[in-house]
Amino acid sequence: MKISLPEASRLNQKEFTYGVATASFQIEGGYDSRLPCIWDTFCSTQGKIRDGSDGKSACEHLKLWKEDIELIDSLNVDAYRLSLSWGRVINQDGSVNSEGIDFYIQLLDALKRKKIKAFVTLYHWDLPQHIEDNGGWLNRETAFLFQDYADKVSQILGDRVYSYATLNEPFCSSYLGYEAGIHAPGLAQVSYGRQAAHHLLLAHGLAMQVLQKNAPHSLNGIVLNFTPCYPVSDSLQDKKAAALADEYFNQWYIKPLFDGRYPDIMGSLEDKDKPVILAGDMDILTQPLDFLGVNFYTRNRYQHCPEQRFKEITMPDVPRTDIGWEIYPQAFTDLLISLDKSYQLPPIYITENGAAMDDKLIAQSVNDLDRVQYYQGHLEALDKAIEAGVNIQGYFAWSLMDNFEWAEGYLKRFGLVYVDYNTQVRTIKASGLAYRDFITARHTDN
Ligand code: GBH
Repeated sequence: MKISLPEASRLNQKEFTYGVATASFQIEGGYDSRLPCIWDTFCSTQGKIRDGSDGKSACEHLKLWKEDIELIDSLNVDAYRLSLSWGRVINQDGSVNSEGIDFYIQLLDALKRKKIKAFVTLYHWDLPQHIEDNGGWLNRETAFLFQDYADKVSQILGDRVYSYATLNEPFCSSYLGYEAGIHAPGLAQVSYGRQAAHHLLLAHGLAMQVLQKNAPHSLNGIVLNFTPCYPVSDSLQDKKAAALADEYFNQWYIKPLFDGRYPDIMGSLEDKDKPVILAGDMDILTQPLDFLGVNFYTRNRYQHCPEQRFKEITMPDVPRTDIGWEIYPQAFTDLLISLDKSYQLPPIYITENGAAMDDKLIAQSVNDLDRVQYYQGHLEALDKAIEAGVNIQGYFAWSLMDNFEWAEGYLKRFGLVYVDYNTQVRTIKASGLAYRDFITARHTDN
């Protein structure tokens, strides 16, 4: 089974950037050579991770990185998106850990030799535990610690990095981590979630200032995730509920960056739940960006509910991935068009898109046709958005390989490459081969 798009599609041109993505905590392992982070603590708390696992070894990428770079190269991608482990490169006293930064220098140099563009995310959720012990993202000071971290690494890494993203998905860090309590650090209060979000966005703005100074030739920006909110029916009330959910879960993280204010729904929060915003903060948040990273997986559906603003409804009989998320590529097209209409955006990169499937390794191969279909459908949806005029420059599959899937542990597999966690043997899945062949077959326009 193949991935294919019309010959004339912009997605069929060599100028369009294709890549694969990972994140430090999810693949690296090497627990002993970095500071403990909030996910180590969360994993050691009973009942938080579905299979009781942790990220101490993960995919042993710290040891196997050379082999992994060969693997990435064998997929013929133009780019590799990775994240740095804050607690591997910065010591508790704020100084640089030379062994830690050396690991990334070697990795980035190896990518450069292979002409694979490095898209580096500075924060993909692994906050050093000692910072959490001081309040984590509830403490404004953390934003300045992040700026210092961004300042130090961008001075050292220089032009090895094609693109820097400050944060990955501040929605997940703040909402899932501080408001819903299902991600680290596992706190659960509206006021916490909203305050953490503000400090994360502040951290982003502060980091952008130093990135634009230290790495003016890199493409600097942020990665946001979007789960578009659809009504369960055409009733006005359900549509209103969906619009409110959209403000709360999606627009909350993008509107302040481009419009310098939070969505109107903030006004309806109780005063105790509203974030503390200091004078001048919004000017820091609105630093111009070189690119916007968009992560898309699925949509959610909402219903009007008298007691709450909106209620999420699980619809029966819709196609779903192995992690239970609905497969609905049309939402990808709609999302990109509506973002483009709503904001003055820089070029967009799709920094994550992919699916967990119930993969079976049989005779050293994984015939994951369901995942090939997912990619086919979502690339078609992306093509429609490009046709409609949205400026999209690249696309990253999540993920290079199966890895530690947060609260799901190792139970859910998102990789283009299968990982046997007993042997650490990697096997390219049918989807990985299809992605490789599709990328390889592109032509050069003009
Ligand atoms: C990304 O998060 C992460 O960046 C990455 O590390 C992770 O491995 C990958 O996706 C796969 O999970 O929660 O049922 O309402 C994506 C997070 C996924 C959060 C979709 C919202 C909505 C479905 N988002 N989710 S549900």
